[in-house]
Amino acid sequence: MVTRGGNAPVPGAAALRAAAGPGGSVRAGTAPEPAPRAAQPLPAARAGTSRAQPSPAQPSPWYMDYLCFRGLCCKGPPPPRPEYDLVCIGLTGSGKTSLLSRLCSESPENVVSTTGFSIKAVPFQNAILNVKELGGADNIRKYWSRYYQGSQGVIFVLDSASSEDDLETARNELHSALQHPQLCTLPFLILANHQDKPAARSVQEIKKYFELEPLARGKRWILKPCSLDDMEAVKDSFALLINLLEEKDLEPSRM
Ligand SMILES: Nc1nc2c(ncn2[C@@H]2O[C@H](COP(=O)(O)OP(=O)(O)OP(=O)(O)O)[C@@H](O)[C@H]2O)c(=O)[nH]1
Ligand SMILES: [Mg+2]
Repeated sequence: MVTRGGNAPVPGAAALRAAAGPGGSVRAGTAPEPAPRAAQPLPAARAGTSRAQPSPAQPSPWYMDYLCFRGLCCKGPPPPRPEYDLVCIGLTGSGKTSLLSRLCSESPENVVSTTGFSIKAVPFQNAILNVKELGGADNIRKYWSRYYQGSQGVIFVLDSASSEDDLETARNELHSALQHPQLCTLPFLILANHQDKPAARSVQEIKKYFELEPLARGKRWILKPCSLDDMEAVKDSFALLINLLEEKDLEPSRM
């Protein structure tokens, strides 16, 4: 997993890959094949003989290991997972860093407010998402659009239990993002976070308040409730987003 922050130019996917493998994943490598030991000849079946006689002796554990090793090696490394560059936005405190950290199996205990941006390579079974989180504080939001370029999808996180004022600010920011020329054709995942709090609005309330139906009609977007306590729901939501990203790969002219 890679985390970067600051105002430096955003590295490309290749640079991210070179810096480190995706969070928590183990990369397949190649290892030299062991030479058979001379002291333990392998049982041979001669060509032309009617039937090889079974050896009375059981194959040695070493030989079984050798066969297993060969079997694994001959399969080769798994096919590379596609990578997508995403931008993650939302007001400060909505939970962007906390959710992304948990997806990367990091502890969300020491999460601090993001000043500038931070990038994480978030691994999933069928894709790697290079997520660029933009800090949501008032003085940072005006610079968001400078970091949209190159994005293939958008994650918008909101605090479902926030004050009316903050919810209205979140709605305005989401509307701006949905209409921004560099984002308006991209898939959106909208996460109504903080659902564990008693004051949290339901997804239906948020959908109505954010006026998503008329604004996002014809676009590909997903609105899902979530909280830090239910990471399975978060992973399911990301799986839906990956489906949308893959659809784009297959049908580039659908939008
Ligand atoms: N109860 C509750 N707290 C949450 C949830 N998600 C995040 N938090 C808390 O909200 C606080 C802010 O979370 P961050 O992840 O820093 O929020 P952020 O969106 O990255 O904020 P900025 O980086 O400032 O834009 C942290 O104390 C988190 O523990 C949630 O679903 N439920
Ligand atoms: Mg943050």
